[in-house]
Amino acid sequence: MTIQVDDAGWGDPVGGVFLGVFRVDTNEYVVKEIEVVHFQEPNFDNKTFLARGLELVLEAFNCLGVTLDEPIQVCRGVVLDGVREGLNAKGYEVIPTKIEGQLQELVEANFVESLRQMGIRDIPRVSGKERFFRQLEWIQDDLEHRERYAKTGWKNWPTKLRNWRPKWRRKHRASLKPPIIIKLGGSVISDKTQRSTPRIETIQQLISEIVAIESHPVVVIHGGGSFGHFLAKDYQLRKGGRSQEKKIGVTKTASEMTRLGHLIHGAFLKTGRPAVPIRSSSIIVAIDGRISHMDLQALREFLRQRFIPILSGDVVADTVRGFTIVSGDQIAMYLARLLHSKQVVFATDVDGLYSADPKEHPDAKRIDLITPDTLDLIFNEIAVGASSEAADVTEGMRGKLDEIFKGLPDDCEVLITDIRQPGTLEKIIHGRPVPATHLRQHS
Ligand code: IP8
Repeated sequence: MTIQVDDAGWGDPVGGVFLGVFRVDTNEYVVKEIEVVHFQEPNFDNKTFLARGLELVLEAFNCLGVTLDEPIQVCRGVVLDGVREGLNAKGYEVIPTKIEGQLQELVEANFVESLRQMGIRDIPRVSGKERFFRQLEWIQDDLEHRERYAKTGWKNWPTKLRNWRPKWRRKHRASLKPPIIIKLGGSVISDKTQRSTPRIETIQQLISEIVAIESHPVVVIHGGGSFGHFLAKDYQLRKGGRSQEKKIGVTKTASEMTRLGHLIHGAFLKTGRPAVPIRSSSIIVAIDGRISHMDLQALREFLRQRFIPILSGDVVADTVRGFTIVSGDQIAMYLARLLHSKQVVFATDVDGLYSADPKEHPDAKRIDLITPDTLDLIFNEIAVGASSEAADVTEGMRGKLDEIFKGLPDDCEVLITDIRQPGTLEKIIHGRPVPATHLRQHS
């Protein structure tokens, strides 16, 4: 009976190369993969894929019980040079052939399915230009994490393919400025002393100020306020857990955060400025309470199209705790780093941090600048006006300052201020002075 051997993926920049072995008369089929590491340096230069290919084909022969009297038709591709030579040496009758038909389709389909499983969508079944560039595009979307799946041993990988961008993308990427990130404090947008009580007018006022910014892309993140923190505290969600009761707590909190998000989104809708909610729990995974992964693809695309993405502190999946609460502050600083933002604004109901509650102590002094060097000193002195953190599971102002400094890039400034005053945000963006507390890594 005739045996055929064919490959798929040799000309594709992502993944290994699939080898299919097929007994024509019985339709028996075995597929193997020469792993992508054989197409990366130093292996690729040493052509380790030749020996690996032979090894895998012999494994497949073993599965199928191929005997020396069966003629072996082997595709003529370079990747199978080692297979043809090795089988010859072992006494098989090798016939170099152009393989078409059933086997070719099977092995191509297996290869394409493996690309799909990596997460490459809309990948054409037939090899060619479109399939090739779709893979490069996928790598470019997250070069840092996806390059390891590429055939980086190819000579033109470092010189050409690694830096490839479709023309339309180059244009759009160039026009994307780092966004300004605005965190709306939970105690501004809700009454934190009463469960699920929004401050509708304040929300509208804040959003109207935000949409007035036309010159910069903006990302908005809101806190949980009395929609998130009461429930998160009732069920101790930050610690995570596995019990059914806790999971119900997650469900209730997520539902309340949806309600709050809907109110914020509704305020954008009234202004006529395109804004899109992006659910933090759908794009974030945490490890032991800290964000370990954030999928920014959708957010970036929306920013490019001049939408304002709206995120929030949220209850998210945690690979250690099961789930946890990540604060809007943590998200804001994480985004600032990834999106190279130069300014992050924490919108509160007072124009900065004061030495005492300015509503009760008119002589209280605003702290204009905090750096890591002055942080300890200031920690014991600050009060934050009306921003009562009674039910705050993400640790109120102390937690906020720690969180900010943990993630603050050197070239980024954080301002804690009240942006309801018309024009304040505009001034901040243009570097003009506003009453605020500034946080920087260096004075
Ligand atoms: O108000 C916490 O976010 P934060 C979110 O920014 C929840 O700390 C669900 C409590």
